[in-house]
Amino acid sequence: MVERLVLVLGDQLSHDVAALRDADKSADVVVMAEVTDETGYVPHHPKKIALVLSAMRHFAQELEDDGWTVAYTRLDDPDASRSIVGELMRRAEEHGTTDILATAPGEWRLREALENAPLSVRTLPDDRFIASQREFDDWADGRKSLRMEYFYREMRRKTGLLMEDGEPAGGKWNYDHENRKPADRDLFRSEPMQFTPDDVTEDVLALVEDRFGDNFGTLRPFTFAVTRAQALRALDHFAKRQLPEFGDYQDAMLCDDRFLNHSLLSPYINLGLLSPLEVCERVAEEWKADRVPINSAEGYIRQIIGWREYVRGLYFHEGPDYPTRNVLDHDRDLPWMYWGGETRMNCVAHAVGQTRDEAYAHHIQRLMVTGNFALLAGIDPRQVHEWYLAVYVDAYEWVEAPNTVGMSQWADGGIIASKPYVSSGNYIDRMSDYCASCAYKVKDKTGEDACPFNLLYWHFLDRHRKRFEKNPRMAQMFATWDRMDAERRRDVLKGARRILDRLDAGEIV
Ligand code: FAD
Ligand code: DLZ
Ligand code: SF4
Repeated sequence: MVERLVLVLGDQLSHDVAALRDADKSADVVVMAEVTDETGYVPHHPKKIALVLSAMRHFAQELEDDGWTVAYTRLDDPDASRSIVGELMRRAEEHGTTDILATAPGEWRLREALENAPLSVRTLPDDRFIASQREFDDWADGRKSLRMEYFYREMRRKTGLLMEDGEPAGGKWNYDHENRKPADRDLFRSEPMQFTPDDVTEDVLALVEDRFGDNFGTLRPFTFAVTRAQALRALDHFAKRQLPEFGDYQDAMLCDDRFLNHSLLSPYINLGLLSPLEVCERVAEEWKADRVPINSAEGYIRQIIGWREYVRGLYFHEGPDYPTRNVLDHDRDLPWMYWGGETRMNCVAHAVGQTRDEAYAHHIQRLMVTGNFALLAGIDPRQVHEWYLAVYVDAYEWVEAPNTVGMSQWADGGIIASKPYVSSGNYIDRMSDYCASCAYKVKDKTGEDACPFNLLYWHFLDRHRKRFEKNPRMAQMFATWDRMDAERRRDVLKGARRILDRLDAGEIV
């Protein structure tokens, strides 16, 4: 007699996820389902679909090996329904129970679908995060400003990571100012951990090729980890090889090196194959053993117990309308170059090209290249959001939307970012080698060949002057603009208009 159905979603692949902890192996049936609603709510990159489905299949096998009964639906099962709720209803009828045990989904859309399902669903909080939602809400309620840094310090105290006698190790909470070295081409040759697909993955790759071959993105070679054991090897690889210099070159970008010292662990942490705390504990161990400097260990741990936890709390704190916010009223369509169309901008071509090939770009490429350009050009943040949600292998709305809508597009009115992340070509030139081989000239501020970031940067400030001129962190920018002579300002705005007109006409920029 089946007591309950236990729902495990594609990004809940942790053996100790709340619903499994609460379930009874001998009486309950685990439900896992590959469904078209999930594979199709945005045109996901084929590598992302393959990773999720292969990891789901491997996880289901591990559960069965561990004695669980698993009702697993494959995407090509002719009896499958389209949605998670549809599959729960089908299994409910099959097993004669409408009692469902679930771990709260990481997205408003699915939470609402479960709440409205004609089933008796008990949802447990997803406690794979370091802060509970209640903790985040308590921290956020009543605060005028929700800056990540203060939340992060609380997480350091809570976890004890990099703490000595109640004080931050090394005497400082944050070593960010040491983490901005531009990359030196001669120093780098990143070697991310690669895994050869097994038969299970090969089956999935054939399915994805067949069904999603037209989605933006290259499926093969597919070298991601698809099990916890493999993800642990990827963590070990990162800790030994990239972590020591992670801090120094965190913000750098190079044409010939797509990964630099980044960990590429976000897909595994977000799927549940690795826990955020175990990753941070490993990093702290490396620091304790004197194998990595404090700026690398702190820089890395801050991304996880700071940013990752913070955006998660914020997504649910702000409510389901968060991804639709558009405070700056930007409404231009996302240019075709984001989907691989031609562009003369070398930085964008590289960021988008590697996104197509790898389903990966690191943080500064996402924020200061594709994100920066979209914000400067006034692209509709909803379209920007849907692009990021589709093209990155680690993209789930709870983490992607705050990063895109909030941090990158300032569409939430400054909840996350005290000032918009906009820059001229100068910043990209300092942090990368993109400009040296670009058709545009980064040193040109006006004229046909002037870097579009240079032109659009001033256009952005000029068109949003009213909103930002009182922001003390932006006073310097406006002062520089005001010091330019009137004719130069006119030329800059004319040049920006030319770029925007080209975008609107679908011409190459
Ligand atoms: P590393 O540089 O090695 O960083 C270490 C870890 O810290 C990451 O694995 C990740 O778990 C965490 N992390 C770092 N920065 C952030 C952040 N800002 N928010 C949350 N976690 C962070 N991250 C996602 O996981 N999914 C997304 O969909 C996503 N969308 C983004 C969209 C935009 C516009 C921007 C600017 C950032 C986005 N990020 C997203 C954050 C960040 O870019 C990625 O986490 C990171 O690039 C993943 O690569 P990595 O594992 O090599 O990271
Ligand atoms: C991302 C994704 C994809 C592509 N496919 C599935 C699927 O077929 N079945 C499933 O249970 N989950 C999938 N996922 C992950 C979900 O979209 C994810 O659980 C929600 O976005 C909540 O974070
Ligand atoms: Fe990008 Fe401008 Fe540099 Fe070209 S010159 S790579 S467009 S920042």
